[in-house]
Amino acid sequence: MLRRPSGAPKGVWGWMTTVDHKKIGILYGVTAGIFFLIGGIEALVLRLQLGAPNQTLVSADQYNQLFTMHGTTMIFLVVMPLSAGFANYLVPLMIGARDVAFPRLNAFGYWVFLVGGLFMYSSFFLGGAPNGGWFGYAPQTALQYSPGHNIDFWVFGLQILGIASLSGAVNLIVTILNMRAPGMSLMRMPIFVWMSLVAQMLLLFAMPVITVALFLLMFDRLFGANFFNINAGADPLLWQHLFWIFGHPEVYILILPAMGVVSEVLPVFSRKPLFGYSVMVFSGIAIGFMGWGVWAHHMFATGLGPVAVSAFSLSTMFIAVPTGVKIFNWIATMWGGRIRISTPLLFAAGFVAMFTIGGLSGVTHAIVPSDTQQTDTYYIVAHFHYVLFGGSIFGLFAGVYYWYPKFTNKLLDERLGKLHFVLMLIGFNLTFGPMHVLGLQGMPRRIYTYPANRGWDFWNFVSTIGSLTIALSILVFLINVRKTRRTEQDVGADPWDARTLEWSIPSPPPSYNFASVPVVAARDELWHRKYGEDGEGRPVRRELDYPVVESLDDGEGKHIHMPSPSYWPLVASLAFPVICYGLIYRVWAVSILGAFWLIGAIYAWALEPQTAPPEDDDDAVEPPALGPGDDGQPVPALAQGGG
Ligand code: HEM
Ligand SMILES: [Cu+2]
Repeated sequence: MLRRPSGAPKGVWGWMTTVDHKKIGILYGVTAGIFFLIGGIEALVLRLQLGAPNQTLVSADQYNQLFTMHGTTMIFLVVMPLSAGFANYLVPLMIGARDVAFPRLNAFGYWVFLVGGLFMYSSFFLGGAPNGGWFGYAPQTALQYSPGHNIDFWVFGLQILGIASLSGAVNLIVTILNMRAPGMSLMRMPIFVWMSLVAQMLLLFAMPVITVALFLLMFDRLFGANFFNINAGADPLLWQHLFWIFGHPEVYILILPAMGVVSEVLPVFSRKPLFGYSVMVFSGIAIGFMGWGVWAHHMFATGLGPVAVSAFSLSTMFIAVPTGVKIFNWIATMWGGRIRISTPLLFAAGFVAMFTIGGLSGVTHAIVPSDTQQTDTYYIVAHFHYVLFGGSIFGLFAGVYYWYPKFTNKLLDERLGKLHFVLMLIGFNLTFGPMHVLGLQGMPRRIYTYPANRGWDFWNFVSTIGSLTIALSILVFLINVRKTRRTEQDVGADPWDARTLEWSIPSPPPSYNFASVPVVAARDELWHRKYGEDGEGRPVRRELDYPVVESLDDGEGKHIHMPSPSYWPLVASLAFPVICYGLIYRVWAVSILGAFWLIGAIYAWALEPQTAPPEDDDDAVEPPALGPGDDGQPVPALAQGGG
């Protein structure tokens, strides 16, 4: 029974059963991209509604659903999975591994994410989407104040997505710590790998906190428990503490991978090593730790008392220090470099500039008296969009343009890329810059319309024009992708003259990544293979009589054994919505069916033979003739069908 799909299935079935980290990375990226378009359309509707006073495009309740789904989508279905996509694709390549530690768990993480997103969006067709904000403050989200199933979809959707995030985190952490190529010490790891490691650690510890909060809310809503029932003596601040102990680290989960991307892009296009590599690593770790000590800055207006408020104000200002250090190091990386103005560099520099503005307005929230003024105004909306959009999205676009040739062997068009950047930068600042002014003029957030006599009309109009400009820039990007798909390019393995290992193998990489596992002797390994130094320390290209870049034939005929595909991750993931629909509609039998489904699928997964039967697996006819272990180095636990 339970035969594993054999060989390399093609087409849709191939994608559904894949356990290749690169394909899974692409699945994450494309899915997150589609959710980005959906979340963007929601944002446009919000802005069209607010573009002029007394608009009636959407009702108050529809507005609540739209901003809740917009925020939830952008955070959980766009930025997090996009970062996961980059990490999945790149981390094994950057550390010289053939796959991740748990290939099937990796596939499971993706499918659970997809299923969770679809589940959450099914609410639109089942009586209304979540409408309690992406932060879901209880007791407003308790049954008493939010009857109907809207919030249930949010609670269960986030639980499902949390399972996806946790599987991804465990997998990436183990991969990074255990599967580095010989010679790649921690302090030789590419900075993107480091920042992904810190972000995944944060995820591992933050996710359980919100899971607890969501469970409590679920018990209140489904079974009449009283965790958030004020009338039964609950503390109205309980939810906020639980949520923000998760929520603040979450901000760094969103931003650290983008910081890692930018720290890879800037050196390549400045033709200098990253300035202060170890300082960058330690400031990232410092952010990871300090991020846990500042959550109550989201609660300054709730009456915590002067001592708590002073303490959190101080800790929040301190966290600006490692962040500031990073900003200086990025600038110092570019300083005096031979800068090539390319699209990835533009997005990376845009990240540094916009993120700095977001950081500065963040400092103003750390000052309690000014925060008391700004809380729940558009000033806050301006701030977090500068950080999340100006930060994460700009940073991740830098990554898209930079690694696109690695993914596809094609270069995105530079002219369209620059047009995309310019339109997005202008549109972004037009949209969110004026929100600072609106906020200081007292326009509250989460209002679906406003009267004409408040002096808010002009800047709201500008902001809406700005959001349309952003939409236009995204259109340019889509045109670029489409245009590039049609070209017959072959840009080769290393088009940017880059520094890290992923550029030392063909584009797109073969399924086994490295024909022979690289031995690492330095940070920026590939660069040192290509360049030596002259007497004054300037880089000089080495004359090599062998290619630095592996050719595709190197792996041929060597029977590198990769894990076989599997459909159990997908089958298992489909159990979650069954369980959740059953709970939401209180048809317990359905939930129980879903639970058995899940248990059955996990058993089948565990009992699945390690590989397909040899007679129909072309790749597995011989034991690996070349690969890890040949040179007496420790054998990483790869290619054994684990996970
Ligand atoms: C096209 C670009 C975007 C526009 C025009 C836009 C606009 C808006 C608007 C009008 C709101 C509602 C504010 C309110 O009523 O309180 C909002 C909320 C929000 N946005 Fe965006 N946004 C954009 C992109 C993003 C991105 C890229 C992210 C994150 C990566 C993001 C994260 C959020 C969050 C977390 C909220 C709060 C939702 C809530 O309060 O529940 N937005 N956005
Ligand atoms: Cu915070």
